[in-house]
Amino acid sequence: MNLQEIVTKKYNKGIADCSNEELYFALLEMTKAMAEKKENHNGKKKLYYISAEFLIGKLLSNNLINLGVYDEVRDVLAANGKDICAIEEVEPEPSLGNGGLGRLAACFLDSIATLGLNGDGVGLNYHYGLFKQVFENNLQKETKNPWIQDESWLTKTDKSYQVQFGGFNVTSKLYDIDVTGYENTTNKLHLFDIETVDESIVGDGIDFDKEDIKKNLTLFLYPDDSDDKGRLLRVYQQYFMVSNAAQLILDEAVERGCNLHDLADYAVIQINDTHPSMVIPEMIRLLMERGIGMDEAIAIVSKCCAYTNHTILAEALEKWPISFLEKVVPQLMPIIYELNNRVVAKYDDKSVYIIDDEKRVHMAHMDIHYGFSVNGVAYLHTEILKDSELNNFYKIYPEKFNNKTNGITFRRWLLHCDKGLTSLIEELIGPGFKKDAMELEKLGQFVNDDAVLDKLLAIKTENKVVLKNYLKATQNIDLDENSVFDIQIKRLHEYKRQQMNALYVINKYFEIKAGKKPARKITAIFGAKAAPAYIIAKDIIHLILCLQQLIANDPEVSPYLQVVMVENYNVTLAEKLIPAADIHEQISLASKEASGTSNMKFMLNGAVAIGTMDGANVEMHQLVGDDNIYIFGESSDEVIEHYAKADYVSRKYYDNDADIKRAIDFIVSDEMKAIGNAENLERLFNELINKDWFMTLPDFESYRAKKDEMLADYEDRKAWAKMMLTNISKAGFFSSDRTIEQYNKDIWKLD
Ligand code: OAK
Repeated sequence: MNLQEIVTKKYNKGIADCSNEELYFALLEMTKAMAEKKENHNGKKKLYYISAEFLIGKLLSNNLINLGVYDEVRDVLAANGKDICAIEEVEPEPSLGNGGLGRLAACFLDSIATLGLNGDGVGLNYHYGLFKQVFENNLQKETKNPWIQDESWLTKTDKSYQVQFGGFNVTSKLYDIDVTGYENTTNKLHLFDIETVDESIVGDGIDFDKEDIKKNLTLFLYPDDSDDKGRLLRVYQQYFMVSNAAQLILDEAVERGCNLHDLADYAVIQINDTHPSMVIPEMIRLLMERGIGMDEAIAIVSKCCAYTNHTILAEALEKWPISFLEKVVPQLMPIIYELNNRVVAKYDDKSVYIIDDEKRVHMAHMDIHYGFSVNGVAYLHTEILKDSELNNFYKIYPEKFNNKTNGITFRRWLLHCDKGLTSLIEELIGPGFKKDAMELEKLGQFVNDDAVLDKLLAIKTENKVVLKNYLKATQNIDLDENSVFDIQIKRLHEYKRQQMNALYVINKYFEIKAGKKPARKITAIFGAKAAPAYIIAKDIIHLILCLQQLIANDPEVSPYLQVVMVENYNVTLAEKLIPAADIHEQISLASKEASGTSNMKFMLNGAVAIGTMDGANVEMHQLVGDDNIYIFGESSDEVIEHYAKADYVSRKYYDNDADIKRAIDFIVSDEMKAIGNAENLERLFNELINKDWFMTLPDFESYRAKKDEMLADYEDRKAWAKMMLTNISKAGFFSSDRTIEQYNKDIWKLD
């Protein structure tokens, strides 16, 4: 059925007479029907990508693009006086992830389907996605973020399993979301839920009774885990996810002819960081229940499971107290003890044990011993895992370690979000880049073509105007499209160093006050959510919001400098911000950002990076060369050495560098305290001068100098446009289609 037919059936009227909301639901129905026709169950072996997060974002336009009907639908709507963009606005965003890891999982599903591979995602059907961020008195407040409507992308299936917890059991229900590849087949994202979840237990903000598991199990993505009740709930969620996944995997394998002994020929499981790690003991348990002996069950599961590490931050590596696991999943404990005993029997080095002296279970250790592959997500990250963080494991299993540099789907991050740029590229090199991202290299031939460079600059300005209008309409923010848009969007974390960018802003504020005006107005745009219990991250948001207000109200400074912190940064906003960026900030402390993926999205959309030699910036630098990226700061080796020697003292930088002192003192100045809260500002001030664990101050001066150099270079518009074009032409490597081809070739080996 085409759109008109669906609209007639649903509403008994014409497209022109429908509201945007009605048209959204009609398109949802049409898309789901089209996707279903493309389902493909080919292939003996199947991949299960298990992840606690799939940050899929809005699906309508992406699905229309992948189904090859976007232009047609847009034109039919336009002929009836309807704007497809306005209809896209109606869709609530499913924010089923925190950030990088979740968004990566969503890009991967798109590429798996686009490459026609037999692979599904498995996760949880959170009723509320990542909290909605609201700003009140320059502070972050969290509120619930519902996304499920009566009609949604979810399709209820008849699949249901029993999941046993210590003391009670629950019955699951499976919901599916179609994942249609670009001009290819449809796979599934399987999201498990229970029907007893009770949305009415949510009180103020995002508070709820954390102990009533039957009512809250899938209520929220990552409940606040700053207390034990929240952490326990997380264990319940994780086990619920993997027990369902394991039962589904075994059922489907048997359906395809597997006799369980040969499971590895039928199923491969990618464990997305450690949240799904309990799938290993759970699979072993289920195989034993079905009559397979322990030795063989362990051997089978070890041939099926592969683990991806997404962080080296110690606090993000999950270690669950045995007491938690005894309470939630007592049936897994004998298996986990046995897995650990086998390690203890073989190795003297305690650092590779699964259970430590403090009676905690190291989830990653279990993955590494009992999986067949361990991968990092960018070249440098994998090297650091091998050389330091997981070196003791690398010495035991060098053959398991491999790198898979992250990627992004170009369907969402170019074809959908930057239609002007997509048309220009197609005009220049034909449509081949849509299927083979490496064809973007062909753009290199236009690097001295003035007409092309002018068009590129014009598209950027148009995108800046689109952002300006959008932020005016949705957040009452005024932007100047003739200013430089310098954007940092990512989770708020000290290692990502939004605070360093804020110190730059303060320094610029003083320079302007002293009469040193920039050649052109600078608009420093931030977008970031802080974890609800991460105090200093929230203080940094407070600092940025106070600066935004202070500078906007200063007539001496505001013509040259603007700070904007967008509220509730999410995938939808990223799709508007990225095409509008001139400069993107990738300024994490070297060695700390596993990869980063916004860096790839910005590059593809013709923004130029200022960054450290960290994560995938290293490969980006290698691709574009010194002349097309602005690199500064200490190297990862230097940083690792500082940590090893414990020789960094932030106070020394504060005492010895007048610019640094002036900027940091300003945080607790009377002007700032008149706008903000003394408590938040003083806490941040003290943190910076007494601790600064992520070493903002040693890099500050090189950052400041590099950004000033960049802003000066921006004034040579032609030279800048060349950098933009070079970045776009080299972005093909960062297609997630390339990443997925590598996962398949080296790890999954699907037919
Ligand atoms: C989240 C929870 C636990 C561990 C890691 C994460 C996470 O989001 N990590 C991020 O993964 C991205 C995808 O691989 C990387 O690009 C980011 O650098 C990394 O921080």
